[in-house]
Amino acid sequence: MMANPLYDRLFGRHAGNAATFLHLPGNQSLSHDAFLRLAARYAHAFRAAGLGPGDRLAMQVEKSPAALAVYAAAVQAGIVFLPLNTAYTAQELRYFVTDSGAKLLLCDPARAEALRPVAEDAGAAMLTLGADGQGTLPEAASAQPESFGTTPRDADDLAAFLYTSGTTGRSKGAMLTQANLLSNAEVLVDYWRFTGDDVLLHALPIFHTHGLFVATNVMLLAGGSMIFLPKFDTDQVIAQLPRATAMMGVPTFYTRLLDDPRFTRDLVSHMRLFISGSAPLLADTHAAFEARTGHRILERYGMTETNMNTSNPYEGERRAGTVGFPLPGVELRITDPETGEARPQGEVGMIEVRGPNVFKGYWNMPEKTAQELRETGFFITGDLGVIDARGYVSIVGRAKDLIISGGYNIYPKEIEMLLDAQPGVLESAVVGVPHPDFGEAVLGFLVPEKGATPDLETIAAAVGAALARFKHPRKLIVLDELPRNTMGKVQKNVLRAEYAGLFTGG
Ligand code: MLC
Ligand code: AMP
Repeated sequence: MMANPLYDRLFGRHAGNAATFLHLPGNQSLSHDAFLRLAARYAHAFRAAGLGPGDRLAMQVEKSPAALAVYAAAVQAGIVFLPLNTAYTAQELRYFVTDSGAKLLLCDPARAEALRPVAEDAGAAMLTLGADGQGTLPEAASAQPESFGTTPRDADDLAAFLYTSGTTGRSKGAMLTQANLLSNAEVLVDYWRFTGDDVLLHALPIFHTHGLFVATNVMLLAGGSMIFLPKFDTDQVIAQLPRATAMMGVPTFYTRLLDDPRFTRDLVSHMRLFISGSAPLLADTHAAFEARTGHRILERYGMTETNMNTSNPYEGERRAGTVGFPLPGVELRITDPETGEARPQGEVGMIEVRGPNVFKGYWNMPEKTAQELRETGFFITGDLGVIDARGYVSIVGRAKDLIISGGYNIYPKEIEMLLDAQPGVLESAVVGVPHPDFGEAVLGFLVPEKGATPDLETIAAAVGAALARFKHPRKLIVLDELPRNTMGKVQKNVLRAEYAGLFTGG
């Protein structure tokens, strides 16, 4: 048995390897070995800060090689890694740090002042790390040894907490084990044929499943390298594509590239693979991409709680508008959302999945866990789907009230609770409508209290102070009343239909 399966398989195997792991802006690079030595120093610094195996480390820092080394350090030291969206406000962070019982909050030096009360109130220590590699973590780590005795872990031990918002407005910490992450990475390397010769263009954030686990774990396991960009920037991506063999992205990446005349067949004729996920890729985008480049984007489907569930085939037909087949080891069934009974092939229903990829449950929420994770091991995804005669899975809707904007999940409930609490507001509804860049955009509807005229600017400011920018309604619209069905339930579909053309001009 291995001492720490995730560390050994993803990281430890590269010890002493002088080959490039990360290609960085300005013709800089970082070797596997230098990356691991940095991670070891961080692991010592975390121990010195009082973090033991199983403790949570919350991190909100800009994407950088050092930030990725924090992930490696946490795995090596048996610390549970909890990365957080850099867009989150102090108020949002307070919940995550407190709820997770994090022992350390690692943040950007520029935010240290604002976040100190958050750490103090939660009883967490605080260290800083800037995008330039500066901060109190690097200072504390500089005198530490460059090797660290890897902490033994079992495959079933927790490796990461990733928070996902909930339909009740309260975020849930999805507990992911070493085996969850490792099993999925192993399957994906094989399914997508990644090897040590691959150079992945990495422009995703590293605080979500897509950029952290799908992209990074796969490349670590395959032994390839990554062009590690701070964020998706069309100019940068076009400049770097000639050096890459593969790219992973959310659909917005692909629509932005298609909008640029420099993105040509010649530019990417050498590429091996383009993968899309985290949000629906429109069949039109798929077709336009093929017409422009000759490549068929490979679409796959996953979630925070399950890692990747399905994928279109590497060889064989990549069918536009489908998310392909269940991955090896993953069972997928379609059930009646009310009764949970399995439905026959060809019928629409709830997608449920089971396999080594499925998480252990929600942190400190046994009831939520029991509602979504069956005793049989099947996880109820909240996505509605259908399986066609050839076995391809399509996602046709969502049973959960969720908006996906540019690959970020937004739960209307969280915004509605805030809007409802504003002066002069009787009630509200938040929906997603088609958006040419983000796929969906957030719209907020307000019904004033009798005789009141809510001040939209004040309300927008309150939303701005509380919630990350990507969750803000792009527009607030005042209505006399919300459309309701005979049962009194708000008909969000009516609002969606009425405002469907707001951003697309339809
Ligand atoms: C940024 N903004 C967004 C936004 N991203 N608004 C809505 N939705 C988003 N996704 C805000 C900015 O703050 C800015 O506000 C304005 O919109 C315009 O910003 P921009 O410069 O155009 O955005 P940019 O910084 O380029 O970011 C867009 C993006 C980014 C698409 C590149 O959002 C992104 O990297 N998304 C990837 C998300 C991801 O990794 N998802 C994986 C989840 S894992 P202002 O102030 O200018 O008005 C998962 C499981 C799975 O789902 O299956 O993979
Ligand atoms: P998250 O909770 O951020 O992990 O988001 C997971 C959700 O993203 C899933 O439940 C789906 O609704 C959605 N999703 C992921 N990949 C796809 C895809 N290829 N097509 C449609 N929806 C997707």
